[in-house]
Amino acid sequence: VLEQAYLDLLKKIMTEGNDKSDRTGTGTRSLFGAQMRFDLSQGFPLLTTKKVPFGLIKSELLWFLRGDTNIKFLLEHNNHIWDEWAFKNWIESDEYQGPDMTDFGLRSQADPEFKEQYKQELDQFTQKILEDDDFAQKYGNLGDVYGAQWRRWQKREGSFIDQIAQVIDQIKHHPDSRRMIVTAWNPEDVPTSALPPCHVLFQFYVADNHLSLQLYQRSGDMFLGVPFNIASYSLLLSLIAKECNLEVGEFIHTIGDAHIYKNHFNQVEELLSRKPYDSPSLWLNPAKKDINDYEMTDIKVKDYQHHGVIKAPVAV
Ligand code: DHF
Ligand code: TMP
Repeated sequence: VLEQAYLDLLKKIMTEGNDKSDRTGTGTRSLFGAQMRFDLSQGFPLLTTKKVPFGLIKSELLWFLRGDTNIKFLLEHNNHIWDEWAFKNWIESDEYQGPDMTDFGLRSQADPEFKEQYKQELDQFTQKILEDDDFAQKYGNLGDVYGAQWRRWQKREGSFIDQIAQVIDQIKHHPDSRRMIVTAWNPEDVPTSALPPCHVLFQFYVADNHLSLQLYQRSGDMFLGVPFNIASYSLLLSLIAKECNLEVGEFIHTIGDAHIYKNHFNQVEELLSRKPYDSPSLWLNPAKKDINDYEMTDIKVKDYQHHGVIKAPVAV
């Protein structure tokens, strides 16, 4: 099965990993330098051992590809995976007058009463982003995250580089190039970004009419973020292969600090006790070609058989 590489890595981290403290105060078990390979000609690597919400993965990738860095677009698609990081900017601003929300991530896990208060505040915040354009401009923006670096990397002299357009052009015209790279890591922007990029850099490779992609991810939350990242980059690879008239090859996922948060251990155990199903397949609207033209309904997974949802708290 396609997701075996993922299940094996989870197991390996659980048994051989280092117990470490981390920035969020949660604590993790982690290994440094891991690699998973997914042969996309065998199917689409959306995990089947838990239900993964593919709609959220689609809208996040379309958001990146639009060059958008404002959570407003995500909220309009009912996608809340980036809320906490915009909320953090809001509560740390001078304009915020509500109850003290310092350390909301950890506190809401420890204190049910605070959790209610926090959920209300967060709800009001996202409502305001949707209804008030000026507010959204100011507080919906996450800084120069993925979308900005991929599509509008700013040059020293002021103009911009569209790394996605450039790399697609290279794949089409110089498929043997060893320089087909997109980077999101911009050292100048790291200090001001809500969350410095986790998926830092990716490279393309063409052989035998197949397109492969390798991602370097500096930090991987194995239970929550990584299943999204696997599906998202496999989708990106598939979209670009289609535009370039190539078959899909391998998605190779290389991770620096591959970790399982302490408060995900039970969930991981549950997941590992489940028997995977055959992977689903990806359907792309045959009428679409240009990577910039896709909408939500142009992308579907077919025959997605899966086990139930397993909830887990996200470390902020
Ligand atoms: N921080 C941390 N600590 N881990 C992350 O994975 C992470 N990911 C980010 C931003 N910051 C992060 C962006 N991606 C979820 C998945 C991906 C993601 C953020 C959050 C998540 O919570 N997934 C839930 C479902 C969420 C929902 O249905 O709204 C899941 O069970 O997969
Ligand atoms: P860090 O900046 O201290 O590494 O924290 C970022 C956390 O978010 C870390 O647990 C990795 C996780 N993460 C993913 O796994 N995938 C993602 O796409 C994103 C944005 C974050």
